[in-house]
Amino acid sequence: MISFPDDFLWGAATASYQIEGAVDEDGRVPSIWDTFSHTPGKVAGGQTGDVACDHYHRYADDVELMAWLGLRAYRFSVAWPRLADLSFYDRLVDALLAKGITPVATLYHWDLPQSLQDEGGWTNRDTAYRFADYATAVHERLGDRVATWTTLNEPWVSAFVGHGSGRHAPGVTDPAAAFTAAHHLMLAHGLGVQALRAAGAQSVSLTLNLSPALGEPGPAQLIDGLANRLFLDPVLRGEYPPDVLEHISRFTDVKLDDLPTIAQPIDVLGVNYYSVNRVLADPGSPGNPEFPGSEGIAWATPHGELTEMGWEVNPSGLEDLLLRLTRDYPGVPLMITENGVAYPDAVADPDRIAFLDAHFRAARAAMDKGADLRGYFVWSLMDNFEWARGYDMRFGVIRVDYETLERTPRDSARWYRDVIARGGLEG
Ligand code: IFM
Repeated sequence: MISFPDDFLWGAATASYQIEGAVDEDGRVPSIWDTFSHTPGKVAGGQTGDVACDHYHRYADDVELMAWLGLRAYRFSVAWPRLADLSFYDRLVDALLAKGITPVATLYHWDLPQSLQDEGGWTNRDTAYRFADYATAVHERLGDRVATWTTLNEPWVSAFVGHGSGRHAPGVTDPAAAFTAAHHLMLAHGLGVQALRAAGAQSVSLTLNLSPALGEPGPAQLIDGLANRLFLDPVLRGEYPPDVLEHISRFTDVKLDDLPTIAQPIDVLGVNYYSVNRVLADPGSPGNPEFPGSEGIAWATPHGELTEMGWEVNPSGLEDLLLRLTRDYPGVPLMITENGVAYPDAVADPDRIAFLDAHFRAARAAMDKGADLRGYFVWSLMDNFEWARGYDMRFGVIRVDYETLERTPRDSARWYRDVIARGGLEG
């Protein structure tokens, strides 16, 4: 038996726009993802989050499924566009607590109110201050029952997929805007931490999507800088890495006076891990606009098995990442706030079981070597709206039939249930 600590936080994760639906109900205002998904050509099949999994109305049944799974914790995000009426989250949190499931709330998982985008969105410094006000308001409503808060989910994606390649809302393609957005997102995080602490939050965190960069040293250092250190170093060390800062200065200036605010101490770092970046020097390559300034760098053919998303399955990358964080940013407890996989739709999903099994083992191996890992949230509880890829990418351990909205636990859900019940993996 490969066992995990008794208090290990086994969980599952989702996000508001990906599952809730009910986009016009109870005073919800439009978000950048409503605008983007309703813009022809932006999302596969013209799909939108208008209905999604209808979790807004079916949350009670979904919490029953979480209880059946034996989840210790559930990571969800609050929709900023619902600020006028947060009573849905009251009901959700109460339902979770009634089942003994710890609510872990993320404040921003990409659904910026469109009204803020109309004022410049994350390229406008003021959005960071508006985020702190929003954090205060949500804490005021839920803070008596929610102890664990995450400010932002994956600011790299918001900044560089939203403003570099434009594959995500708001669909901007401007490197300077992408770096500016990244800085303002980090400022929002820091201001959000201050606001949450002032309100009495017990545990505050940030979730980053982190990917080891493998390959030739020069290209790997640049891509590691842009994917990982660009966020890790300001938040956890109060500084931009010199090589990254020099790179950014090719496009724009960032306000270094913000670094003390950005570097508020956090209680845990959330790690979303899916795969690695394999890169090599290729003088003719146009680069990748999600890594501005990466001209002359190409992405190498992934090794081994690929997921439906086309991502390399690489569990040892998770072990390496956890150990690197332990070494380079000591003293910060870690939580895997997302890990999971999209495979073709089936209820029998041995490949997903194998994927999770291998990644759980990698996490345990890192813990044996000193990583202070406190929990593991599978992405995702159920199939959902996979952003620009729409509903065809199925990440759930619970299947969703989008015609009937019926939920069916996959074999991986039963397997995960057993893992949680026994507190680990069979030998
Ligand atoms: O679905 C996303 C999620 O919203 C953020 N992290 C990665 C997942 C899979 O792409």
